[in-house]
Amino acid sequence: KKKKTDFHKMVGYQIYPKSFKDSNADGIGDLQGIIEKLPYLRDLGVDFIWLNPVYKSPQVDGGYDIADYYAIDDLFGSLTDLKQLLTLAHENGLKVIMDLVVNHTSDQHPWFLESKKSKDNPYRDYYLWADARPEHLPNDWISFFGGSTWTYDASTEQAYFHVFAKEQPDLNWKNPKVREEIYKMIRWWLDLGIDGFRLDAISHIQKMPWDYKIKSWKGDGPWVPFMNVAGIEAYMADLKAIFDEYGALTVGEASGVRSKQAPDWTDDAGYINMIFELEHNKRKKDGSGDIYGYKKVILRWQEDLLSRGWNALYLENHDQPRSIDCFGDGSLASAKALAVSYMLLRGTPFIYQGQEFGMTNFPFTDSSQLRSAEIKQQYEKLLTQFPPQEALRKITDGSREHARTPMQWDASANSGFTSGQAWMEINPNFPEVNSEKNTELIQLYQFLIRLRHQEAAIADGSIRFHFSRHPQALVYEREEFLILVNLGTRKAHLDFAKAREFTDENSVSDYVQVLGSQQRILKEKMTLSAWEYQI
Ligand code: TEU
Ligand code: CA
Repeated sequence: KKKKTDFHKMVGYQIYPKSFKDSNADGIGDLQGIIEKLPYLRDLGVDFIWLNPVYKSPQVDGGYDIADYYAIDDLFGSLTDLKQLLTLAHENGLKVIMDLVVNHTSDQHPWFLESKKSKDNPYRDYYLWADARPEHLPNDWISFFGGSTWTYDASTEQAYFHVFAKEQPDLNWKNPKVREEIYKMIRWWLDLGIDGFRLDAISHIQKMPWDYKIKSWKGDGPWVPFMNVAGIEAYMADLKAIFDEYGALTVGEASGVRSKQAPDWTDDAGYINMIFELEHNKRKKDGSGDIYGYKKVILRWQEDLLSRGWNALYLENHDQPRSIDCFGDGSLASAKALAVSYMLLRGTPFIYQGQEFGMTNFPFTDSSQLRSAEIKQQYEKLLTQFPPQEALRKITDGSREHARTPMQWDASANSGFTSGQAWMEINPNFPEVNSEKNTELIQLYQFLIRLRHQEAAIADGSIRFHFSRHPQALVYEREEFLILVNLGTRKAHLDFAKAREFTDENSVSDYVQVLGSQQRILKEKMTLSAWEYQI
Protein backbone atom coordinates (compact mmCIF):
# COMPACT_ATOMS: atom_id res chain seq x y z
CA LYS A 1 0.00 0.00 0.00
CA LYS A 2 1.47 3.33 -1.05
CA LYS A 3 1.39 6.40 1.14
CA LYS A 4 -1.50 8.67 0.34
CA THR A 5 -0.81 12.00 -1.28
CA ASP A 6 -0.56 14.99 1.03
CA PHE A 7 -3.23 16.97 -0.78
CA HIS A 8 -3.99 19.48 1.98
CA LYS A 9 -1.35 21.90 0.81
CA MET A 10 -1.78 21.26 -2.89
CA VAL A 11 -3.31 23.35 -5.64
CA GLY A 12 -4.71 21.79 -8.80
CA TYR A 13 -4.93 23.18 -12.31
CA GLN A 14 -7.60 21.98 -14.71
CA ILE A 15 -6.71 21.62 -18.37
CA TYR A 16 -9.33 21.35 -21.09
CA PRO A 17 -6.91 19.87 -23.63
CA LYS A 18 -8.82 20.81 -26.76
CA SER A 19 -8.43 24.49 -25.92
CA PHE A 20 -5.13 24.64 -24.09
CA LYS A 21 -2.33 24.66 -26.67
CA ASP A 22 -2.11 23.34 -30.21
CA SER A 23 1.32 22.02 -31.25
CA ASN A 24 0.66 20.86 -34.83
CA ALA A 25 -1.45 23.62 -36.39
CA ASP A 26 -4.64 21.58 -36.76
CA GLY A 27 -6.40 24.10 -34.52
CA ILE A 28 -6.99 21.63 -31.70
CA GLY A 29 -5.06 21.63 -28.45
CA ASP A 30 -3.07 18.45 -27.79
CA LEU A 31 -0.72 16.62 -25.43
CA GLN A 32 2.45 18.04 -27.00
CA GLY A 33 0.92 21.48 -26.48
CA ILE A 34 0.53 20.75 -22.78
CA ILE A 35 4.14 19.57 -22.67
CA GLU A 36 5.25 22.90 -24.18
CA LYS A 37 3.46 24.75 -21.41
CA LEU A 38 4.74 22.78 -18.43
CA PRO A 39 7.18 25.58 -17.52
CA TYR A 40 4.23 27.98 -17.38
CA LEU A 41 2.44 25.69 -14.93
CA ARG A 42 5.58 25.23 -12.87
CA ASP A 43 6.01 29.01 -12.63
CA LEU A 44 2.41 29.42 -11.59
CA GLY A 45 3.28 27.08 -8.74
CA VAL A 46 0.47 24.52 -8.96
CA ASP A 47 1.08 20.98 -7.70
CA PHE A 48 -0.98 18.85 -10.05
CA ILE A 49 -2.97 19.02 -13.23
CA TRP A 50 -6.32 17.44 -14.02
CA LEU A 51 -6.77 16.60 -17.68
CA ASN A 52 -10.28 16.54 -19.09
CA PRO A 53 -10.83 13.35 -21.14
CA VAL A 54 -8.26 12.62 -23.86
CA TYR A 55 -9.42 9.05 -24.52
CA LYS A 56 -10.57 7.82 -27.91
CA SER A 57 -13.98 9.34 -28.46
CA PRO A 58 -16.42 10.48 -31.14
CA GLN A 59 -16.47 13.78 -29.15
CA VAL A 60 -20.22 14.08 -28.90
CA ASP A 61 -19.80 15.38 -25.34
CA GLY A 62 -16.32 16.88 -25.22
CA GLY A 63 -14.68 13.46 -24.86
CA TYR A 64 -17.01 12.32 -22.04
CA ASP A 65 -18.24 9.71 -24.52
CA ILE A 66 -15.39 7.20 -24.49
CA ALA A 67 -15.02 4.58 -27.22
CA ASP A 68 -11.78 3.07 -25.92
CA TYR A 69 -10.61 3.45 -22.33
CA TYR A 70 -7.08 2.36 -23.24
CA ALA A 71 -6.37 4.67 -26.17
CA ILE A 72 -5.66 8.36 -26.61
CA ASP A 73 -7.76 10.08 -29.26
CA ASP A 74 -5.80 10.98 -32.41
CA LEU A 75 -6.92 14.58 -31.86
CA PHE A 76 -4.66 14.79 -28.82
CA GLY A 77 -1.74 12.56 -29.80
CA SER A 78 -0.77 9.07 -28.72
CA LEU A 79 -0.07 7.01 -25.65
CA THR A 80 3.62 7.76 -26.21
CA ASP A 81 2.83 11.47 -25.92
CA LEU A 82 0.90 10.84 -22.72
CA LYS A 83 3.80 8.88 -21.22
CA GLN A 84 6.14 11.69 -22.17
CA LEU A 85 3.80 14.18 -20.54
CA LEU A 86 3.80 12.10 -17.35
CA THR A 87 7.58 11.87 -17.24
CA LEU A 88 8.11 15.57 -17.89
CA ALA A 89 5.35 16.67 -15.54
CA HIS A 90 6.85 14.54 -12.78
CA GLU A 91 10.29 16.01 -13.49
CA ASN A 92 8.72 19.43 -13.05
CA GLY A 93 7.20 18.41 -9.73
CA LEU A 94 3.68 18.18 -11.14
CA LYS A 95 1.32 15.30 -10.59
CA VAL A 96 -1.20 14.36 -13.26
CA ILE A 97 -4.72 13.14 -12.69
CA MET A 98 -7.11 12.08 -15.43
CA ASP A 99 -10.86 11.99 -15.82
CA LEU A 100 -12.41 8.66 -14.94
CA VAL A 101 -15.69 8.37 -16.85
CA VAL A 102 -17.35 5.15 -15.78
CA ASN A 103 -21.03 5.98 -15.45
CA HIS A 104 -21.33 5.56 -19.21
CA THR A 105 -19.38 4.95 -22.40
CA SER A 106 -19.84 6.14 -25.96
CA ASP A 107 -22.46 4.35 -28.04
CA GLN A 108 -19.46 3.61 -30.31
CA HIS A 109 -17.65 1.62 -27.61
CA PRO A 110 -17.22 -2.01 -28.79
CA TRP A 111 -19.13 -3.18 -25.69
CA PHE A 112 -22.18 -1.18 -26.74
CA LEU A 113 -21.88 -2.11 -30.40
CA GLU A 114 -22.05 -5.74 -29.25
CA SER A 115 -24.71 -5.09 -26.63
CA LYS A 116 -26.99 -3.56 -29.25
CA LYS A 117 -26.82 -6.59 -31.54
CA SER A 118 -29.25 -8.90 -29.78
CA LYS A 119 -30.88 -9.69 -26.47
CA ASP A 120 -28.68 -12.74 -25.99
CA ASN A 121 -25.39 -11.08 -26.90
CA PRO A 122 -22.83 -11.71 -24.12
CA TYR A 123 -22.44 -7.92 -23.78
CA ARG A 124 -26.19 -7.23 -23.54
CA ASP A 125 -26.05 -6.82 -19.75
CA TYR A 126 -23.09 -4.48 -19.87
CA TYR A 127 -25.72 -1.77 -20.32
CA LEU A 128 -29.23 -1.14 -19.03
CA TRP A 129 -31.96 -2.44 -21.33
CA ALA A 130 -35.68 -2.76 -20.65
CA ASP A 131 -38.73 -3.79 -22.65
CA ALA A 132 -40.36 -0.85 -24.36
CA ARG A 133 -42.47 0.39 -27.21
CA PRO A 134 -41.60 3.57 -29.07
CA GLU A 135 -44.53 5.43 -27.49
CA HIS A 136 -44.22 3.63 -24.16
CA LEU A 137 -40.80 3.92 -22.51
CA PRO A 138 -40.02 2.06 -19.26
CA ASN A 139 -40.54 5.18 -17.11
CA ASP A 140 -40.73 8.96 -17.31
CA TRP A 141 -37.29 9.82 -15.97
CA ILE A 142 -35.55 12.77 -17.56
CA SER A 143 -31.92 12.99 -18.66
CA PHE A 144 -29.54 15.80 -17.64
CA PHE A 145 -29.37 16.96 -21.24
CA GLY A 146 -33.17 17.02 -21.62
CA GLY A 147 -35.61 14.43 -22.97
CA SER A 148 -36.13 10.88 -21.76
CA THR A 149 -33.38 8.79 -20.15
CA TRP A 150 -34.46 6.05 -22.59
CA THR A 151 -33.75 5.56 -26.27
CA TYR A 152 -35.81 2.98 -28.11
CA ASP A 153 -34.08 0.38 -30.23
CA ALA A 154 -36.45 -1.02 -32.86
CA SER A 155 -34.39 -4.08 -33.77
CA THR A 156 -34.65 -5.64 -30.29
CA GLU A 157 -37.84 -3.85 -29.15
CA GLN A 158 -36.14 -2.63 -26.01
CA ALA A 159 -34.82 0.73 -24.85
CA TYR A 160 -31.44 1.52 -23.31
CA PHE A 161 -30.84 3.90 -20.42
CA HIS A 162 -28.70 7.07 -20.40
CA VAL A 163 -28.59 9.91 -17.86
CA PHE A 164 -26.74 12.13 -20.37
CA ALA A 165 -26.96 12.10 -24.19
CA LYS A 166 -28.32 9.12 -26.10
CA GLU A 167 -24.77 8.65 -27.42
CA GLN A 168 -23.70 7.98 -23.80
CA PRO A 169 -25.38 4.73 -22.68
CA ASP A 170 -25.04 4.04 -18.94
CA LEU A 171 -23.01 1.03 -17.88
CA ASN A 172 -24.70 -1.64 -15.79
CA TRP A 173 -22.75 -1.56 -12.52
CA LYS A 174 -24.82 -4.43 -11.15
CA ASN A 175 -23.03 -6.71 -13.61
CA PRO A 176 -19.86 -8.07 -11.93
CA LYS A 177 -18.18 -8.38 -15.36
CA VAL A 178 -18.59 -4.65 -15.93
CA ARG A 179 -17.09 -3.87 -12.55
CA GLU A 180 -14.19 -6.20 -13.22
CA GLU A 181 -13.50 -4.50 -16.57
CA ILE A 182 -13.57 -1.06 -14.96
CA TYR A 183 -11.35 -2.01 -12.05
CA LYS A 184 -8.87 -3.59 -14.44
CA MET A 185 -8.81 -0.40 -16.49
CA ILE A 186 -8.26 1.79 -13.40
CA ARG A 187 -5.29 -0.34 -12.38
CA TRP A 188 -3.90 -0.18 -15.89
CA TRP A 189 -3.77 3.64 -15.77
CA LEU A 190 -2.36 3.75 -12.26
CA ASP A 191 0.27 1.19 -13.25
CA LEU A 192 1.14 3.42 -16.19
CA GLY A 193 2.06 6.12 -13.68
CA ILE A 194 -0.81 8.57 -13.49
CA ASP A 195 -1.33 9.99 -10.02
CA GLY A 196 -5.06 9.72 -9.66
CA PHE A 197 -8.47 10.56 -11.04
CA ARG A 198 -11.27 13.06 -11.17
CA LEU A 199 -14.30 10.80 -10.96
CA ASP A 200 -16.88 11.99 -13.46
CA ALA A 201 -20.57 11.90 -12.52
CA ILE A 202 -19.72 9.14 -10.04
CA SER A 203 -22.83 9.63 -7.88
CA HIS A 204 -25.04 8.40 -10.74
CA ILE A 205 -23.69 4.86 -11.14
CA GLN A 206 -26.49 3.38 -9.01
CA LYS A 207 -30.15 3.85 -10.04
CA MET A 208 -33.52 3.39 -8.32
CA PRO A 209 -35.73 0.49 -9.49
CA TRP A 210 -37.31 1.38 -12.83
CA ASP A 211 -40.80 1.70 -11.31
CA TYR A 212 -39.69 4.52 -9.00
CA LYS A 213 -41.97 7.54 -9.46
CA ILE A 214 -40.50 11.05 -9.36
CA LYS A 215 -42.41 12.74 -6.55
CA SER A 216 -41.09 16.24 -6.40
CA TRP A 217 -39.23 18.57 -8.69
CA LYS A 218 -37.69 20.37 -5.73
CA GLY A 219 -34.12 19.75 -4.52
CA ASP A 220 -32.48 17.34 -6.91
CA GLY A 221 -35.64 17.56 -9.01
CA PRO A 222 -36.24 14.93 -11.65
CA TRP A 223 -32.77 13.48 -11.11
CA VAL A 224 -33.45 11.91 -7.71
CA PRO A 225 -33.66 8.37 -9.19
CA PHE A 226 -29.97 8.40 -10.01
CA MET A 227 -28.40 10.76 -7.47
CA ASN A 228 -26.33 9.00 -4.79
CA VAL A 229 -28.83 6.14 -4.57
CA ALA A 230 -28.48 3.54 -1.80
CA GLY A 231 -26.41 0.59 -2.95
CA ILE A 232 -23.68 2.82 -4.37
CA GLU A 233 -21.63 2.23 -1.18
CA ALA A 234 -20.39 -1.20 -2.23
CA TYR A 235 -19.12 0.05 -5.60
CA MET A 236 -17.42 3.04 -3.99
CA ALA A 237 -15.76 0.78 -1.43
CA ASP A 238 -14.32 -1.35 -4.26
CA LEU A 239 -12.95 1.80 -5.89
CA LYS A 240 -11.48 3.02 -2.62
CA ALA A 241 -9.61 -0.22 -2.12
CA ILE A 242 -7.87 0.22 -5.47
CA PHE A 243 -7.15 3.93 -4.91
CA ASP A 244 -5.65 3.18 -1.47
CA GLU A 245 -3.41 0.50 -2.90
CA TYR A 246 -1.83 3.09 -5.20
CA GLY A 247 -2.08 6.12 -2.91
CA ALA A 248 -4.05 7.77 -5.73
CA LEU A 249 -5.18 11.37 -5.57
CA THR A 250 -8.95 11.39 -6.09
CA VAL A 251 -11.59 14.05 -6.45
CA GLY A 252 -15.20 13.19 -7.11
CA GLU A 253 -17.86 15.01 -9.03
CA ALA A 254 -20.61 13.69 -6.83
CA SER A 255 -23.72 15.80 -7.03
CA GLY A 256 -26.46 14.56 -4.75
CA VAL A 257 -23.96 13.86 -1.98
CA ARG A 258 -25.07 16.37 0.64
CA SER A 259 -22.61 18.45 2.66
CA LYS A 260 -23.72 16.43 5.73
CA GLN A 261 -22.82 13.18 3.94
CA ALA A 262 -19.58 14.47 2.41
CA PRO A 263 -17.44 13.77 5.52
CA ASP A 264 -18.27 10.07 5.19
CA TRP A 265 -17.24 10.16 1.54
CA THR A 266 -14.00 12.07 2.10
CA ASP A 267 -12.55 11.38 5.54
CA ASP A 268 -9.74 8.84 6.01
CA ALA A 269 -12.17 5.96 5.83
CA GLY A 270 -14.03 7.62 2.94
CA TYR A 271 -14.08 6.55 -0.69
CA ILE A 272 -12.24 9.51 -2.19
CA ASN A 273 -10.02 12.38 -1.06
CA MET A 274 -12.41 15.23 -1.81
CA ILE A 275 -15.64 16.30 -3.48
CA PHE A 276 -16.56 19.09 -5.87
CA GLU A 277 -19.88 20.41 -4.59
CA LEU A 278 -21.98 21.69 -7.48
CA GLU A 279 -24.44 23.68 -5.38
CA HIS A 280 -22.70 27.06 -5.49
CA ASN A 281 -23.19 27.24 -9.26
CA LYS A 282 -26.89 28.08 -8.92
CA ARG A 283 -27.79 31.13 -10.97
CA LYS A 284 -30.05 34.09 -10.67
CA LYS A 285 -32.79 34.42 -13.28
CA ASP A 286 -30.58 36.44 -15.64
CA GLY A 287 -27.91 33.72 -15.62
CA SER A 288 -25.49 35.64 -13.42
CA GLY A 289 -24.01 34.17 -10.25
CA ASP A 290 -25.69 34.72 -6.91
CA ILE A 291 -23.03 36.00 -4.48
CA TYR A 292 -25.02 35.49 -1.29
CA GLY A 293 -26.05 32.05 -2.54
CA TYR A 294 -22.38 31.25 -3.27
CA LYS A 295 -21.41 32.43 0.20
CA LYS A 296 -24.10 30.41 1.96
CA VAL A 297 -23.19 27.21 0.13
CA ILE A 298 -19.48 27.68 0.83
CA LEU A 299 -20.08 28.37 4.54
CA ARG A 300 -22.23 25.27 4.89
CA TRP A 301 -19.73 22.97 3.13
CA GLN A 302 -16.83 24.45 5.10
CA GLU A 303 -18.63 23.99 8.41
CA ASP A 304 -19.97 20.52 7.67
CA LEU A 305 -16.49 19.29 6.69
CA LEU A 306 -14.61 21.05 9.45
CA SER A 307 -13.85 18.12 11.73
CA ARG A 308 -13.95 15.36 9.10
CA GLY A 309 -13.59 15.21 5.35
CA TRP A 310 -12.13 17.53 2.77
CA ASN A 311 -13.42 20.03 0.20
CA ALA A 312 -12.35 20.56 -3.39
CA LEU A 313 -12.56 24.31 -4.02
CA TYR A 314 -13.21 25.92 -7.38
CA LEU A 315 -14.82 28.87 -9.11
CA GLU A 316 -14.72 27.61 -12.68
CA ASN A 317 -14.56 24.46 -14.71
CA HIS A 318 -15.36 23.32 -18.25
CA ASP A 319 -19.10 23.18 -17.40
CA GLN A 320 -19.53 26.72 -16.05
CA PRO A 321 -19.31 30.23 -17.47
CA ARG A 322 -16.32 32.37 -16.52
CA SER A 323 -16.36 33.57 -12.90
CA ILE A 324 -15.15 37.09 -13.69
CA ASP A 325 -18.42 37.66 -15.60
CA CYS A 326 -20.74 35.48 -13.64
CA PHE A 327 -19.80 36.30 -10.03
CA GLY A 328 -17.65 39.34 -10.80
CA ASP A 329 -18.43 42.45 -12.83
CA GLY A 330 -15.85 41.83 -15.55
CA SER A 331 -13.22 43.93 -13.77
CA LEU A 332 -9.77 42.70 -12.79
CA ALA A 333 -10.56 43.86 -9.25
CA SER A 334 -13.49 41.47 -9.09
CA ALA A 335 -11.36 38.59 -10.39
CA LYS A 336 -8.83 39.28 -7.62
CA ALA A 337 -11.46 39.41 -4.90
CA LEU A 338 -12.93 36.14 -6.14
CA ALA A 339 -9.49 34.51 -6.14
CA VAL A 340 -8.91 35.49 -2.52
CA SER A 341 -12.44 34.44 -1.56
CA TYR A 342 -11.86 30.75 -2.30
CA MET A 343 -8.12 30.03 -2.52
CA LEU A 344 -7.56 30.29 1.25
CA LEU A 345 -10.56 28.28 2.38
CA ARG A 346 -10.12 24.82 3.93
CA GLY A 347 -9.77 22.41 1.02
CA THR A 348 -7.81 21.86 -2.15
CA PRO A 349 -8.27 24.70 -4.64
CA PHE A 350 -8.48 24.12 -8.39
CA ILE A 351 -7.76 26.81 -10.99
CA TYR A 352 -9.39 26.39 -14.40
CA GLN A 353 -7.24 27.29 -17.40
CA GLY A 354 -7.35 31.01 -18.14
CA GLN A 355 -9.01 31.89 -14.84
CA GLU A 356 -5.56 32.90 -13.54
CA PHE A 357 -5.43 35.85 -15.93
CA GLY A 358 -9.11 36.70 -16.05
CA MET A 359 -10.47 35.07 -19.20
CA THR A 360 -14.05 36.20 -19.79
CA ASN A 361 -17.24 34.88 -21.32
CA PHE A 362 -17.45 34.85 -25.11
CA PRO A 363 -19.63 37.43 -26.88
CA PHE A 364 -21.73 35.03 -28.95
CA THR A 365 -23.34 36.70 -31.97
CA ASP A 366 -24.17 33.73 -34.18
CA SER A 367 -25.21 30.12 -33.68
CA SER A 368 -22.35 28.98 -35.92
CA GLN A 369 -20.07 29.79 -32.97
CA LEU A 370 -21.64 27.06 -30.81
CA ARG A 371 -19.68 23.83 -30.58
CA SER A 372 -21.30 21.35 -28.22
CA ALA A 373 -23.94 19.07 -29.72
CA GLU A 374 -26.25 19.30 -26.74
CA ILE A 375 -26.25 23.13 -26.80
CA LYS A 376 -26.89 23.18 -30.56
CA GLN A 377 -29.86 20.86 -30.09
CA GLN A 378 -31.35 23.05 -27.39
CA TYR A 379 -30.85 26.07 -29.63
CA GLU A 380 -32.79 24.40 -32.46
CA LYS A 381 -35.62 23.72 -30.02
CA LEU A 382 -35.70 27.32 -28.80
CA LEU A 383 -35.84 28.54 -32.41
CA THR A 384 -39.38 27.18 -32.63
CA GLN A 385 -40.42 29.68 -29.93
CA PHE A 386 -38.05 32.65 -30.15
CA PRO A 387 -36.34 34.80 -32.79
CA PRO A 388 -32.71 33.72 -33.44
CA GLN A 389 -30.98 36.42 -31.37
CA GLU A 390 -33.16 35.78 -28.35
CA ALA A 391 -32.77 32.01 -28.67
CA LEU A 392 -29.00 32.48 -28.86
CA ARG A 393 -28.96 34.67 -25.78
CA LYS A 394 -31.10 32.23 -23.82
CA ILE A 395 -28.88 29.33 -24.75
CA THR A 396 -25.57 31.04 -24.06
CA ASP A 397 -26.52 32.82 -20.79
CA GLY A 398 -24.80 30.73 -18.15
CA SER A 399 -23.67 28.19 -20.76
CA ARG A 400 -20.58 25.99 -20.49
CA GLU A 401 -19.54 27.04 -24.00
CA HIS A 402 -17.97 30.18 -22.48
CA ALA A 403 -15.36 28.14 -20.64
CA ARG A 404 -14.26 26.19 -23.69
CA THR A 405 -12.82 28.86 -25.97
CA PRO A 406 -9.07 28.61 -26.67
CA MET A 407 -6.48 29.82 -24.17
CA GLN A 408 -5.31 33.38 -24.66
CA TRP A 409 -1.58 33.02 -24.24
CA ASP A 410 -0.50 36.32 -25.78
CA ALA A 411 -1.46 39.10 -28.21
CA SER A 412 0.01 37.40 -31.29
CA ALA A 413 -2.09 35.83 -34.07
CA ASN A 414 -4.67 33.34 -32.77
CA SER A 415 -3.71 34.36 -29.22
CA GLY A 416 -0.66 32.11 -29.38
CA PHE A 417 -2.98 29.10 -29.13
CA THR A 418 -2.49 27.76 -32.66
CA SER A 419 -0.84 28.67 -35.92
CA GLY A 420 -3.81 27.15 -37.75
CA GLN A 421 -7.54 27.75 -37.59
CA ALA A 422 -8.79 27.33 -34.01
CA TRP A 423 -11.54 24.66 -33.60
CA MET A 424 -13.61 27.19 -31.66
CA GLU A 425 -13.53 30.93 -32.11
CA ILE A 426 -11.03 32.78 -29.92
CA ASN A 427 -12.44 35.52 -27.72
CA PRO A 428 -11.82 38.80 -29.60
CA ASN A 429 -10.58 40.41 -26.38
CA PHE A 430 -7.34 38.36 -26.49
CA PRO A 431 -5.07 41.35 -27.25
CA GLU A 432 -6.04 42.77 -23.83
CA VAL A 433 -6.82 39.62 -21.88
CA ASN A 434 -3.93 37.17 -22.06
CA SER A 435 -1.33 35.46 -19.90
CA GLU A 436 1.35 38.04 -20.72
CA LYS A 437 -0.81 41.06 -20.00
CA ASN A 438 -2.73 40.31 -16.80
CA THR A 439 0.34 39.42 -14.78
CA GLU A 440 -1.08 41.20 -11.74
CA LEU A 441 -3.77 38.56 -11.37
CA ILE A 442 -1.30 35.75 -12.06
CA GLN A 443 0.99 37.15 -9.36
CA LEU A 444 -1.88 37.16 -6.89
CA TYR A 445 -2.54 33.49 -7.68
CA GLN A 446 1.16 32.73 -7.23
CA PHE A 447 1.09 34.49 -3.86
CA LEU A 448 -2.03 32.58 -2.73
CA ILE A 449 -0.46 29.27 -3.79
CA ARG A 450 2.71 30.12 -1.85
CA LEU A 451 0.67 30.90 1.24
CA ARG A 452 -0.90 27.44 1.09
CA HIS A 453 2.50 25.81 0.60
CA GLN A 454 4.20 27.71 3.38
CA GLU A 455 1.57 28.26 6.03
CA ALA A 456 0.28 25.31 7.99
CA ALA A 457 -2.67 27.44 9.08
CA ILE A 458 -3.84 27.75 5.47
CA ALA A 459 -3.09 24.16 4.48
CA ASP A 460 -4.40 22.45 7.56
CA GLY A 461 -5.70 24.93 10.07
CA SER A 462 -9.28 25.28 11.16
CA ILE A 463 -11.61 27.90 9.77
CA ARG A 464 -14.04 30.28 11.38
CA PHE A 465 -16.46 32.63 9.66
CA HIS A 466 -17.64 36.06 10.75
CA PHE A 467 -20.44 38.28 9.43
CA SER A 468 -22.10 35.12 8.13
CA ARG A 469 -25.24 36.97 7.12
CA HIS A 470 -23.54 39.87 5.39
CA PRO A 471 -24.84 39.81 1.80
CA GLN A 472 -21.45 40.22 0.13
CA ALA A 473 -18.58 40.35 2.62
CA LEU A 474 -16.78 37.07 3.16
CA VAL A 475 -14.74 37.20 6.38
CA TYR A 476 -12.90 34.22 7.79
CA GLU A 477 -10.10 33.30 10.14
CA ARG A 478 -7.57 30.62 9.40
CA GLU A 479 -5.90 30.61 12.81
CA GLU A 480 -3.41 33.52 12.68
CA PHE A 481 -4.79 34.76 9.37
CA LEU A 482 -7.83 36.90 8.88
CA ILE A 483 -9.23 37.14 5.37
CA LEU A 484 -11.74 39.80 4.38
CA VAL A 485 -13.24 40.10 0.92
CA ASN A 486 -15.92 42.36 -0.43
CA LEU A 487 -17.62 40.42 -3.22
CA GLY A 488 -19.48 43.31 -4.72
CA THR A 489 -19.36 46.89 -5.89
CA ARG A 490 -21.26 48.34 -2.93
CA LYS A 491 -19.17 49.32 0.12
CA ALA A 492 -19.19 46.78 2.93
CA HIS A 493 -19.27 48.26 6.45
CA LEU A 494 -17.96 45.84 9.04
CA ASP A 495 -18.38 46.49 12.75
CA PHE A 496 -16.19 44.01 14.57
CA ALA A 497 -17.82 44.77 17.90
CA LYS A 498 -20.89 43.08 16.45
CA ALA A 499 -19.07 40.22 14.77
CA ARG A 500 -19.17 36.75 16.23
CA GLU A 501 -16.41 36.47 18.83
CA PHE A 502 -12.92 35.95 17.58
CA THR A 503 -10.82 33.06 18.84
CA ASP A 504 -9.47 33.43 22.36
CA GLU A 505 -5.87 33.91 21.31
CA ASN A 506 -6.64 36.54 18.71
CA SER A 507 -8.39 39.86 18.88
CA VAL A 508 -9.11 41.94 15.82
CA SER A 509 -6.20 44.25 16.46
CA ASP A 510 -3.77 41.34 16.45
CA TYR A 511 -4.27 40.90 12.76
CA VAL A 512 -1.89 42.84 10.60
CA GLN A 513 -2.13 43.26 6.93
CA VAL A 514 0.62 41.32 5.19
CA LEU A 515 -0.21 42.38 1.65
CA GLY A 516 0.84 45.70 0.20
CA SER A 517 3.77 47.87 1.16
CA GLN A 518 2.72 49.20 4.56
CA GLN A 519 1.46 47.18 7.46
CA ARG A 520 -1.83 48.36 8.87
CA ILE A 521 -3.56 47.26 12.05
CA LEU A 522 -7.24 46.60 11.45
CA LYS A 523 -9.66 49.02 13.10
CA GLU A 524 -12.64 48.01 15.21
CA LYS A 525 -14.80 49.26 12.39
CA MET A 526 -13.78 49.08 8.81
CA THR A 527 -15.21 49.68 5.39
CA LEU A 528 -14.24 47.61 2.40
CA SER A 529 -14.57 49.39 -0.92
CA ALA A 530 -15.74 47.69 -4.12
CA TRP A 531 -14.06 44.26 -4.48
CA GLU A 532 -11.52 45.15 -1.78
CA TYR A 533 -9.75 42.33 0.01
CA GLN A 534 -7.41 42.18 2.98
CA ILE A 535 -5.33 39.29 4.19
O1 TEU B 1 -20.82 16.57 -15.66
C1 TEU B 1 -21.86 15.90 -15.01
C2 TEU B 1 -22.71 16.76 -14.25
O2 TEU B 1 -22.58 17.94 -14.16
C3 TEU B 1 -23.76 15.99 -13.60
O3 TEU B 1 -23.18 14.84 -13.13
C4 TEU B 1 -24.37 16.74 -12.49
O4 TEU B 1 -24.52 15.84 -11.45
C5 TEU B 1 -25.70 17.25 -12.80
O5 TEU B 1 -25.65 18.10 -13.91
C6 TEU B 1 -26.26 17.94 -11.58
O6 TEU B 1 -26.97 19.07 -11.83
C7 TEU B 1 -19.82 15.74 -16.11
C8 TEU B 1 -18.86 16.52 -16.95
O7 TEU B 1 -18.27 17.51 -16.17
C9 TEU B 1 -19.58 17.07 -18.13
O8 TEU B 1 -18.75 17.86 -18.92
C10 TEU B 1 -20.12 15.91 -18.94
O9 TEU B 1 -20.93 16.38 -19.97
C11 TEU B 1 -20.93 14.94 -18.07
O10 TEU B 1 -20.30 14.63 -16.85
C12 TEU B 1 -21.16 13.65 -18.78
O11 TEU B 1 -20.04 12.84 -18.72
CA1 CA C 1 -3.34 19.80 -32.45
